[in-house]
Amino acid sequence: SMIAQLAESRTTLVRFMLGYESAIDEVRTKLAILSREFEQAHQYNPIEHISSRLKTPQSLIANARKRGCRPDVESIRAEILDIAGVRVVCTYVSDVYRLQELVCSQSDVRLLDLKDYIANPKPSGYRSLHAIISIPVYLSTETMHVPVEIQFRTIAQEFWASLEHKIFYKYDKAVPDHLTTELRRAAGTAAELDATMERLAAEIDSQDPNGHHTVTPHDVQ
Ligand code: 0O2
Repeated sequence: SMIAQLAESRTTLVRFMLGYESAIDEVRTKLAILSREFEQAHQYNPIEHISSRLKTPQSLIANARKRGCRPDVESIRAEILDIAGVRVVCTYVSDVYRLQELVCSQSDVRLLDLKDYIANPKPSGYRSLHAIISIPVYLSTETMHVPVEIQFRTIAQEFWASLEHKIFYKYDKAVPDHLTTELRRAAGTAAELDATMERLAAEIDSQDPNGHHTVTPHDVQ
């Protein structure tokens, strides 16, 4: 089978996945450090939560087939750049861009691709900032340069995307027209909410005598 082909040997497959798993750990650590620093310096945390996922060997095979990519380890490594995925949910749109820049400008990070679906939403209404980066993973006998897809989005964008994703799969990708239209409209409403919250937070922070940016949901009594 194709899975047998991918797993040229079990050891190869395990080692292949180890690189991606470790890259996720590294990205999560980078974000945890930034989050801790923000908290200490500004009593403000721009990160609401972080999640991550590793594509399974089965979904890798399905993905490779869909893209017409050969199902061997080297082709998959070169073609499928979202085997390791990290999602960073931020408070405000400005945090989304700030976090992306902070992570992507670190000296061991190489930015391979940046897609701004906030400035240019998808036809579905989808908004998020996607960065594909490559980071080094130091193993005992080699340094692997591992691609990771990081999705940066706001809480409102996450709320929308998770419902849209459920609907998409519930209807097996054939979503009725009226739902597609309403979802697109709801995405616009979420974007308006983001803009309003950002404006309100900026106004409140501008009145803080210490110049602190403290308007996060954690701080609101
Ligand atoms: P899953 O189930 O989340 O893993 P393309 O497929 O060509 O349009 P490309 O280049 O493959 O786009 O990647 P892109 O556009 O950067 O987006 C990939 C991921 O972004 C998706 O992963 C989703 O997680 C998310 N995404 C993109 N568009 C939408 C959308 O309209 N709605 C929602 N809810 N999520 C979206 P997967 O692997 O496709 O899906």
